[in-house]
Amino acid sequence: STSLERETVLLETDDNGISILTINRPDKLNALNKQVLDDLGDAFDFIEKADHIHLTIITGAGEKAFVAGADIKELSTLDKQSGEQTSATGQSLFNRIEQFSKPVIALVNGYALGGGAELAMACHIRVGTENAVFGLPEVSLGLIPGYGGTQRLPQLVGKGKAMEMILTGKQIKAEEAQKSGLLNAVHSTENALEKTKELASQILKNSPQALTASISAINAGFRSNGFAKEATLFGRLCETDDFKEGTSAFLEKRKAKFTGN
Ligand code: CO8
Repeated sequence: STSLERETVLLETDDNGISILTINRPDKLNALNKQVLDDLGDAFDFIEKADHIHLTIITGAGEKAFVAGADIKELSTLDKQSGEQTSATGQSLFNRIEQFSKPVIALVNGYALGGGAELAMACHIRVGTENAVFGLPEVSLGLIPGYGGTQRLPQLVGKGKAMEMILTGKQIKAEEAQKSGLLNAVHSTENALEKTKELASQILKNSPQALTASISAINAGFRSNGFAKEATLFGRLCETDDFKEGTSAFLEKRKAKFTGN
């Protein structure tokens, strides 16, 4: 079979071996809850085994969002131990995507915030639509990026820009994301999928084993040892009053008041 359907994820493959993996939770802007992470894991198991799939394009359902982050309702229940554990589990899925033997392209079709930006950054190449928006708003929730963002953002945009983005939590639009190195290309919403498939076809003219080796060798030069630190600090922040205030404020649709406790 060339397609897979899970509660929150759809996978369809065309005759050229290009799969479209759609995160399908549009009413929550495709926010990453445990179900989405499980379903993504299943999808990558499937893609790994499927000889007819040569490349994957990940995108978000609907017109508004790629992925608007980790599910804040689910986040709000985390404590030190489950926070560290959840961070480490997501990190290992995203590391698997980064190291995947077949190319993975993110088609960023709107908001890529928090965990959504981190998912896009774990992919090998990122193509955006004109309405793509990147941001790491975790500090506004009393948190830090916990799915590899503290490691991969500096690799893509440099340390100074990464510091600015993570410490301010501000969003940047497609054009700035492209200038900064977060997006490889930006296209109109109507053309983006076709253009991404053209890029995929260019890649797929080449030797599959050379592609796998390229991914592996490029990643070897960027091996980072900050992931464990990120998960530990993420877990520690889950114990603070500011984290409870930050996540409650989002869910109650009000501004957070931080005390530093
Ligand atoms: N989690 C849960 N629900 C969400 C999320 C989210 N991240 N984002 C949006 N939603 C929901 C909204 O609550 C709303 O639901 P409902 O209709 O039931 O009220 C629905 O999606 C639509 O969203 P909005 O009405 O807010 O749409 P707007 O167009 O007004 O705003 C925004 C769009 C700006 C994207 C806004 O939704 C927003 O700010 N979302 C949250 C963004 C955010 O802070 N994301 C980062 C989360 S933190 C994170 O990702 C940590 C990653 C590391 C985790 C590591 C270990 C667990």
